[in-house]
Amino acid sequence: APVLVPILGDQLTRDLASIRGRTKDDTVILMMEVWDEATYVKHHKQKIVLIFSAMRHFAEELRDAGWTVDYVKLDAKNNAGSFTGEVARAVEEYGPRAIHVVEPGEWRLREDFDQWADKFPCEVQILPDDRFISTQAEFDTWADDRKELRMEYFYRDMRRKTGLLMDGDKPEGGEWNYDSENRKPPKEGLSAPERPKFEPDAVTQEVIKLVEERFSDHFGSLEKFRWPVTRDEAEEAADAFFAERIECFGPYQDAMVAGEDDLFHSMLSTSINIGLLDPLELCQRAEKAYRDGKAPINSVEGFIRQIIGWREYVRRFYWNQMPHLQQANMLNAQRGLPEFYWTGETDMACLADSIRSTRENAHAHHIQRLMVLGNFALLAGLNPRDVQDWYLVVYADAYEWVELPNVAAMILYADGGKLASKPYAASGNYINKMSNYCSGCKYSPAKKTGEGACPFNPLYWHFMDRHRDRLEKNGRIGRIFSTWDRMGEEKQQDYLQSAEAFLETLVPASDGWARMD
Ligand code: FAD
Ligand code: DLZ
Ligand code: SF4
Repeated sequence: APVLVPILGDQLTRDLASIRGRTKDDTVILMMEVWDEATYVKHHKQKIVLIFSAMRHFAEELRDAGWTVDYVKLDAKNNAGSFTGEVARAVEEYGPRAIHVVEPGEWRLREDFDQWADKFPCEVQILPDDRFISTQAEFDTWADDRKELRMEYFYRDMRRKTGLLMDGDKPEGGEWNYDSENRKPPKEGLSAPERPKFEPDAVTQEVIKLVEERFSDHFGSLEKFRWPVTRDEAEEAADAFFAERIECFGPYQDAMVAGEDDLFHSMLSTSINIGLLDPLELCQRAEKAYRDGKAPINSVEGFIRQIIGWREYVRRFYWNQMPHLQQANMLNAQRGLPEFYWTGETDMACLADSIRSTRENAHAHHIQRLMVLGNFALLAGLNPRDVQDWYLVVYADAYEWVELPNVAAMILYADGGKLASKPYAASGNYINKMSNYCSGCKYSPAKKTGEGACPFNPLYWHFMDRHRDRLEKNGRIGRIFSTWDRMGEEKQQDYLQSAEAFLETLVPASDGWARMD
């Protein structure tokens, strides 16, 4: 009897732990397009196309290499609709002696997979996903003795562990972190070389048709679908990043320009997260660009930190903090998500452009996710469950393990500061400095209250005032309350009333956008 190896849509890696070292005549690989995965939230259409198309290409590659692959298409007769259902069918069909599967990235699935050993009459091995650089045990031990978890210290350990940008036991160039050089506002006319775009081939076109038909009520447009769907395409995308954009990656990391959807970002998250690119290899290529004199240290260190720092850190934080992270709401935020998050119909130019890019590309860059969309959600007191659903739906790179820590802990401070040392709250001034949005906006960032004032301004103080008890004690933010106190009663009331008046104009989203009715 063979070993059954289920491979999930974000496990499209040739040397995945479950197939590494296996022999081909002794293995049946099972890949499944299932309704439950495609709809547990109503993913952006591009995300479903990306995953189904990449899965189909990957299955072909495996077959070409001589593996036996049972590939179940969404429309296959008797498709059971779930991983567990399809594995049950395959167990019936092949009578395997064992099931070897790499752990899933999401908690809800781990709970299902943990039942398999009782459910199926064969051995079940759930293997660690070793495409990550850290291990869970490493993180859990590190986290155990700390009250607050700070990425920076974890990151330094990852630098030591990988040897990336190390000069003996010291950080290359003398500093661990060069972020202070990475906050350049965009200069007039800033634009980046266009990244490679991949025209949909026959396989992708077939999937596009399927998604248009079966998921027509999901958010997002398919018109601009140009994501890499194979390892070769992803490599080409990475080559272009290292040749043309990494040099400016650092300085303009936080810059935003209306209509410039990629700027100098790598745009590689969709490929990394489904396994087409290896995160460590990308970091090694970045380091090489620095050693070869092709990119400055602040760009290269910044890129490496996003991957072996943030990406690893949120992966481990998720598994360390689940399941309660999903329920966390330390600031007791209760407002429903406004409808404009789905329609993009708002006069706030920064939000409108970020949502447009989200709809057209299933992507927005980090600072749009953090300081525009996230900042608004924080200041307006949007409830974490709605915001989590939104982020999980709309981005092609979204999986709960990476989305949830970024949303609940990083932008909403819902975990009460375990991950971030302070809430990422900012007024219109910050967005004005880092973007060209405000010049095309109905509102003015210079106007603080009343008609025409940038809504971020009063919302900022409304947020601070309503969470004063908690935030005043925070060393990194407490000081701003002396500014607030010096304003005097009248000015304070102006701010609070302007914010209240704005919040009243928000129309809550109708049901059915994020989850099936
Ligand atoms: P680059 O700017 O080129 O960065 C390089 C790589 O670093 C990325 O590809 C990514 O793998 C990694 N990275 C950077 N920042 C983070 C981070 N904060 N957490 C984890 N990895 C990071 N990223 C996702 O992959 N999936 C998500 O669902 C997701 N949700 C987010 C939600 C919020 C509220 C915020 C603030 C950030 C979120 N991110 C998420 C992180 C980040 O915004 C994206 O990884 C990035 O925009 C992807 O574009 P890029 O590949 O061009 O990134
Ligand atoms: C996101 C997704 C979607 C939309 N569909 C499938 C699918 O039909 N089959 C599959 O194997 N994987 C899919 N995925 C990715 C899974 O949701 C992902 O593997 C888990 O969330 C674990 O991270
Ligand atoms: Fe955004 Fe305010 Fe600037 Fe308008 S004025 S673009 S709302 S920051």
